[in-house]
Amino acid sequence: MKKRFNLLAVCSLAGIFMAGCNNPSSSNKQSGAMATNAAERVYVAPGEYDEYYGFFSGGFSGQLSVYGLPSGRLFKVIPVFSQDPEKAYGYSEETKPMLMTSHGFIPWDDAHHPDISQTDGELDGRWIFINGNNTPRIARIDLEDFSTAEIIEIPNSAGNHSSSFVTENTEYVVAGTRFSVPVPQRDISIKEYKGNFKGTLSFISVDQKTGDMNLSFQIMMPGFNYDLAHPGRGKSHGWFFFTTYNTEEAHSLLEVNASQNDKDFIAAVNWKKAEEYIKAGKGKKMPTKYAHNKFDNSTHTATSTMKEEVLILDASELPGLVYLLPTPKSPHGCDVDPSGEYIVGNGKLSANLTVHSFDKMLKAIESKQFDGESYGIPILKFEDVLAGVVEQPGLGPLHTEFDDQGNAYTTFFISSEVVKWKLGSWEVIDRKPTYYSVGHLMIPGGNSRKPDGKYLVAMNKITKDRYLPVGPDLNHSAQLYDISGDKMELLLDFPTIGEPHYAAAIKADKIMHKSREIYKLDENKHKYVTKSPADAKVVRNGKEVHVYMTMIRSHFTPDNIEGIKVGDKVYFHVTNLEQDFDVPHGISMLGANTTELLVTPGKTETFVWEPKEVGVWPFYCTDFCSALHQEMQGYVRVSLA
Ligand code: CUK
Ligand code: CUA
Repeated sequence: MKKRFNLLAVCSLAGIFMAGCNNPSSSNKQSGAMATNAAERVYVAPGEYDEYYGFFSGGFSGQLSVYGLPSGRLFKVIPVFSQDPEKAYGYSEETKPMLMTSHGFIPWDDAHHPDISQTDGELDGRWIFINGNNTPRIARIDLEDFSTAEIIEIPNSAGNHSSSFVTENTEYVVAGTRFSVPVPQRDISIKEYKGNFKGTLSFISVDQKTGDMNLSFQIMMPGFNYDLAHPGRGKSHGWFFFTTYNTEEAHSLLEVNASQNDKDFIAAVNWKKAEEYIKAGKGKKMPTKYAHNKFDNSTHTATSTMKEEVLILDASELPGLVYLLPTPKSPHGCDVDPSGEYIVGNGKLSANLTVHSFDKMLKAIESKQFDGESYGIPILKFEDVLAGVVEQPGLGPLHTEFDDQGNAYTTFFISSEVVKWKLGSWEVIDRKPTYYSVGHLMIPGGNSRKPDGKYLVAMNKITKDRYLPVGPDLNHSAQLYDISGDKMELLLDFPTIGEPHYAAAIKADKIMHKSREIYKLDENKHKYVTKSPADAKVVRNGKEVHVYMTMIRSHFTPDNIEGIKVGDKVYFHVTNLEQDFDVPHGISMLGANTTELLVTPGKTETFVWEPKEVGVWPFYCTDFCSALHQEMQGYVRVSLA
């Protein structure tokens, strides 16, 4: 007997009657005509392309994976925060600096939220940003070549969770700290948390031409936890909204300490005001340390620079910069609808969904009738900013996205479902179970002014019985729903890489024509480039040896190397001379403590080998490149020093 997850059991456990769980026959398998029909709608014929690119965060894998939608086919895993042997990312000398931080080389992170760059509130397909949660960082991936172009560390932050969300012209990528910590870090009793620990909200500006990120300023905030964030759009452009929890400022988050308050806050940040304050010289420079790593596409080499200071704006001292909107019980997701009017805070421990009104918020601010303050930051009155309430829609609401018809879709972790409801009337229209325990959901463009209301992807935390068993560590699972009609329809399951907290998707034609085909060899400015086999050479510099090597079907030059000694440090700088699209070559040495290089046409990459034993050691091409691929090989002779 297969053991199946029992929704009824969950409901009775929770002790709350749930409409969605009320139906014991709600099957978790599709059958017959329905399944055939679904198959047709996700089928992409051989040789055909998907309609959307979907970018799924890799969670604890630290990477970003690229899927086609609606097929659910995996195209690529883009290495971002973790070393990747397939692409030698974080192993090659060129890419190692990408993983430098103020704490040294960190070859891993926990990636949560990808967000695609926007122009005029619409996805533009230039870049995609994603956060590193553990050692606070934000990465920018260039969608011209689907590779990580830049990583900036976020100082004065710990748990970079409310990140990386972009404003509607990509003016800023924004990050908020999950943990409040002593700022600057110091040796202090944890019990002295309250008042001493601080939160920061970081605004990273983006150069519209190059995409280069720059940590413009940080807003110093009370010692809450900052969970998620979304930018205003349209009328609320210029504002950014962050959910908070633990507004009690407890140092231990046992429920009694940290979930006491009936309401936590959404912090509404007026970043245009912040810019005014900076112009007026109200920012204070604070010494700190953070790494800023960039990959240069002409030299094919990354550099890491350590920055020494950051500009701070103190929310307690600067009126009008931040307001607090009371939101019931430990809100998690913070989502803004396409019109920019509604701000949805999903209280994990709240029975109802609370929706705030941006217009009402402005009025409440104007009226100056506040409900007290926290560290000098005005708290608006709950009723003054309330747009509406969706009554008892489900259990454990997490995240909300929107379609282009004025509907919202919220995930419920505990009752394991997606609920569709109407903005303005707040009525529930539809609900569909997820398999199981959904976290985020994603509608292509659902984060912009122009969502594409065709598909919805639910990202589920628990897989249980969805796939063939593969031992105790199961993949997470994504589920694709058709949302073009009144009722949602489940079309497809597909497994994901790591934990896909969030995803972003964009119409394929917005990126396809921009996607780079080749790196031009004559534009290769790598320090150790070798542009022809005639220029290949071995150069000794003390114990350091530099091999200038070329690769072209189906030969390495040089392919016989002598004169290497035990104790040498040998750098292989390997240039792929191919200028045909789609002919990479690979290389590695037996016993090299790096991995394989996979060098794409026109590029130069470097690996290091420190031979420990005398002998004649072979190397070969690892990527099947031609009929003579198996002949693509060579030897290095190693002698005693
Ligand atoms: S979080 Cu994972 S389900 Cu990091 Cu956006 Cu809500
Ligand atoms: Cu080159 Cu195989």
